[in-house]
Amino acid sequence: MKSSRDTLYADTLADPGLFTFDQAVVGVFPDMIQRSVPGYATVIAMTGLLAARHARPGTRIYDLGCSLGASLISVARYQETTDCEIIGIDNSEAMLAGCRETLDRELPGRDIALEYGDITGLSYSNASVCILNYTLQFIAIDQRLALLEALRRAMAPGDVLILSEKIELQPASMNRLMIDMHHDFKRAQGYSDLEIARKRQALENVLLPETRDAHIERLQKAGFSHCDFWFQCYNFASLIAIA
Ligand code: GEK
Repeated sequence: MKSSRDTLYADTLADPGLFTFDQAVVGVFPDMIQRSVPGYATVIAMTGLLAARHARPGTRIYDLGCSLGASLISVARYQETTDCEIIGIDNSEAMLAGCRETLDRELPGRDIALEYGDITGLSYSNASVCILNYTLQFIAIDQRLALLEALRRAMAPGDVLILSEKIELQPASMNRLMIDMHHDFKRAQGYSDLEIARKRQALENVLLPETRDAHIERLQKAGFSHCDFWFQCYNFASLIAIA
């Protein structure tokens, strides 16, 4: 699959509409996420390391909202994960087709299962590592607890959930500053003010960030024994939660 530069929001005339993970997004996705999410490469690399530390032989490693498989590839490179079943799930058929192509190219011969489905409606079992990198933010807020509970039930004490999200900072003045810094980052990555504004409009009510406290409280409510932030760059943060 050819990966192109993201110019999806450069068009000044068309209505940006609601953001969806369609074929157009898939074609530019690696470029889009690298230039839009500060710290993305670090988080993906560390996801593999964290998974390798917690992977138990004979269990499953789930990557929910796997997109083109960046986290799957990071995880699968480690010897410690070879005796695990690695499963990527996404509800965009275009993403999954692109993911299969990427995996065949990057990790030929490595058996990684891909499942099409809505992560809120699936059942999970025998998991030692669950990964939600920038995916929970797209799930309706009132469905997030049930999903985390289902993942927690699939895990044993000591297993790990890796959760990365765009977050809302507190107080509002700090949130404003972080959003402005994020936009500076995007400008430095070559996005125009217009592209930034139009993307923001398209993501309104689609990507729903929550506060650090809301994430911690929900993880505890879902039954995780302890959790903490291990990375933050501006308003993008990553947590680990231990079952
Ligand atoms: C990465 N983790 O490269 N069920 C299944 N998949 C979903 C759902 C759902 N209900 N909602 C959204 N998705 C990846 C990046 S992208 C983040 C994750 C971003 C999928 C959606 O199709 C997309 O592939 C992914 O979640 C979110 O680290 O684009 O900001």
